[in-house]
Amino acid sequence: MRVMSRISGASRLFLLAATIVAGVGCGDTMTGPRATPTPAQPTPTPGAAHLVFVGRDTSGQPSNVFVDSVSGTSTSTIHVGDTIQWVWRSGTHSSTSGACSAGCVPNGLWDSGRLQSGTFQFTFTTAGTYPYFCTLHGPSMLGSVVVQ
Ligand SMILES: [Cu+2]
Repeated sequence: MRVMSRISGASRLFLLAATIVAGVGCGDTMTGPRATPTPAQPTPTPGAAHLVFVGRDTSGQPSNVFVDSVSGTSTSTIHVGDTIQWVWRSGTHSSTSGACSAGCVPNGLWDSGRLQSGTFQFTFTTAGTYPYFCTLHGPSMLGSVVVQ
């Protein structure tokens, strides 16, 4: 009886080991589907944003300017619902909404913060003229968005 009991115990151990191996095998099988590349996040529609370059003039020289990619000036003309995307190209600048008539005062509509690279975007949902400036260069670095 004792011997039988031991064998029985060993059998149970074997079954346990077999179950673990089977489990590992199952895990290996499950990594198969995971290896399939998952689709990346949907990419934004190209060309949807209206670009304004920050920190280089039209000849590409570093300068404290906003240059609209279409007008070539600091004024961007767009339609209601359009998005402006500022693209940093040189220096440290911000795109901050607000006027500089009596000191540059942010109006809280948008503020990229001071950046040296990368992009910032804002979508204009209401017609009007929106002045903006760079918080570092103040009245010497202005831009305007005209939303029609
Ligand atoms: Cu600046």
